[in-house]
Amino acid sequence: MPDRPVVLLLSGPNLNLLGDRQPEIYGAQTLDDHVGTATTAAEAAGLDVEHLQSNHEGVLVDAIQAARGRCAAIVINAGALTHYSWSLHDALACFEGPVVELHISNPAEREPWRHLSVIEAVADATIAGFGGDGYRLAVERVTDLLDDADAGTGAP
Ligand code: CA2
Repeated sequence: MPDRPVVLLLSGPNLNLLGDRQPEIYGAQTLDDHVGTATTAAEAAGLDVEHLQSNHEGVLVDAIQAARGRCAAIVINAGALTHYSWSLHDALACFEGPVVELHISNPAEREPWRHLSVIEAVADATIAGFGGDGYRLAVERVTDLLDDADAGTGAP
């Protein structure tokens, strides 16, 4: 594990289009803006952020596997994969650190097919419906979860 704990921020399919289409649902900020928000919040807590966006499920599964033993926590906005990707569920279940599920909108208030999250059960927390501020809130939740874990082990 590197000296400064790394938070892996994963962005799923189509999130690269943020700021370009559907601002009425997802706001005007770009994915780069959100990564900046997460990075600022992480730096304040002494954490680094690594970000990966992919439109491909297997690339995200590979990144989760590669994070094992290397990253302290994962924040994931899996996009539409949230609602049907059991391979993401299984990969996240094998990750030993805290996992925070993140959504810009609130899927529970949208179409019925968005109401199911298949990754919720393997996440320690879900942040949804706070727009771009969710990226800060998700990192703060990760910080709390890491602090709780350290308190449990007696680590400084
Ligand atoms: O609210 C969220 O963050 C979502 O994870 C976004 C996903 C959606 O499938 C989830 O139900 C909720 C969609 C990401 C696609 O983002 C776009 C951005 C701009 C234009 C079109 C799609």
